[in-house]
Amino acid sequence: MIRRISLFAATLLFSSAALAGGDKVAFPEGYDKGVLYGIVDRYDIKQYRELWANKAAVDAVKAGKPIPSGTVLTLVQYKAQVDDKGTPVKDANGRFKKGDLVAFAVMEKRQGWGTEYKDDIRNGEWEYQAFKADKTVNTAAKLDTCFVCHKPHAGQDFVISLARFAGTAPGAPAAKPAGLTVAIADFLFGPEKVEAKVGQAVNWVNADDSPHQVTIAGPNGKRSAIMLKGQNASMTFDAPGVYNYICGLHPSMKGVVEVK
Ligand code: HEC
Ligand SMILES: [Cu+2]
Repeated sequence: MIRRISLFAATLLFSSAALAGGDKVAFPEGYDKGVLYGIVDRYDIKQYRELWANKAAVDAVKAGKPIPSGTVLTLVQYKAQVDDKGTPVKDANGRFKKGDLVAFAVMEKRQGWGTEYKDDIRNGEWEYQAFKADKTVNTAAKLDTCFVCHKPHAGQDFVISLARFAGTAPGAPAAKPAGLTVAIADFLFGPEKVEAKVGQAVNWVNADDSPHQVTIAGPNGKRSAIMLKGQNASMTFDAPGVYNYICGLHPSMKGVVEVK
C-alpha cells in the first residue's frame, strides 16, 4: 500500500513538473479583438479553425521583426457543419461553415520563459496551453506533444502558420512536376497509393493553404521538407517494399508508396 502511494505521488510530481509551464498561459480573453490571420478547413478531422494573433505581433512580423515578447496566438477549433451523410457543408466560396465550438489551443511567448526545459524539448520562449470550449484548462491535454510537434519549426520561431501570419504565403496554384506525382489537396494524398520503381522519384505537390510534410513510417523514416501552398517535395526509394507515410504535421493524413 505504501509503495502504491509513493508511486502515485511520484507520478503526480513528474506530471506536474512536466506540465507546470502551461499554467503561465492564461485564457486569452479578447483574442477575437486581435487579428484573424488565417482560417483552416481541416478535411481530415472535419473542423473549421481560426487563427488569431494580437495586433502587435502581426505588425512586428509584417515589418520583418522577430515575434515580440507578449505575443499570444490562439487557434480556435470548431466542428465543421456537416450534412446528413456527415460530409462538411460548404459556403459560396467553397469553405467550411463554422459549427459548434470545440476547444482552444494557445501559445504565448514571454521574455525569459522556457529556461527550465532541456534543449531537446524547449521551444524558445514559448509556452502552450489547451482550453476547453468553456475556457477552462483542459487538464487531459498532453502539453509535451505541443512542444514535440512545433519543435521542427524552430527556424520560424515555432509558429507553423508563420507564412500566413506574415502575409507571405505563396498563393500560386501548385505546378505539376513531371513523373510520378501525388497531389495534396483538402488534407488528402491523391492518389493515396502509388507504385514506383527503385530509384524513381515520387513528387508531392501541395495545393492546400495549409503546410504539409511527407514523413515515411518507421524508426528511420525520411521526412520531406515542409511544403507551403504551391511547393513540392520529392523522394526516391533505394529498396523494394511498401512504404507507408503520413503528414508530419497532420498525422491523420496517410498514404502508401509501393516500391518494386
Ligand atoms: C500533430 C502535430 C501538432 C500538435 C501535437 C500540436 N500542434 Fe499546434 N499546430 C500544428 C499545425 C500543423 C498547425 C498549423 C495550423 C493547422 O494546419 O491546423 C498548428 C498551429 C498551432 C497554433 C497557431 C500558431 C502556429 O504555430 O501556427 C497554435 C496556437 C497551436 N498550434 C497550439 C498548440 C497547442 C497548445 C498544442 C498542444 C495542446 C499543439 N498546438 C499541438 C500541429 C500540431
Ligand atoms: Cu498535412
